[in-house]
Amino acid sequence: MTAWKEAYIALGANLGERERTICTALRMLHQCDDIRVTRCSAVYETDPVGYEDQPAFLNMTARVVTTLEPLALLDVMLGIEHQLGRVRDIRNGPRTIDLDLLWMNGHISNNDRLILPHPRMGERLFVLVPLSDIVLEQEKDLHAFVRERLGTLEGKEGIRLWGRFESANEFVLSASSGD
Ligand code: PH2
Ligand code: MG
Ligand code: MG
Repeated sequence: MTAWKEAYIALGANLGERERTICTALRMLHQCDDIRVTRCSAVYETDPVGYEDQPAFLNMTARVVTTLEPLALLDVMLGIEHQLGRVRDIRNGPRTIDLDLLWMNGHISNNDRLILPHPRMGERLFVLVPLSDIVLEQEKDLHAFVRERLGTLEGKEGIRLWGRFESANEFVLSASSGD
């Protein structure tokens, strides 16, 4: 029996057809044999953080289950970014798509390719707010972390509910394992 582990991924886009690119990235993740998308947050429009002179982002998060190890999952995510036209030039700058691995059940990692949990997830409303949509109380550690961090960050400036992908339900309903 293969073990399916849960992982949380943040998606962001601020160039081109943001909605369509995020949708395509979700579909590409789900179509990978070793990954199923099991929950999707709402989509938020967010002011750029870090490097501010760039267009607003669409951000969301997804829960997946996967048989992949963290670095193999990261490789799939980087491959999807590449296929969707991601070019890496300005740090924190504009991008067609950004996929960040936030947290993976039971994994702590600190090497030059991957740090888990994601070192900045607790400081970013554009990650925490969509995460709070999909992290259930039974996922105790992550749930407590998200609540605690959201409680300490002041206000909810710079983040607006934008909508929800109709197609997000497709993945969730057809997910064959996880929930
Ligand atoms: N990503 C960044 C830097 N700044 N700001 C917003 N609003 N959303 C992002 O996804 C984002 C950002 C680096 O990955
Ligand atoms: Mg990022
Ligand atoms: Mg990234």
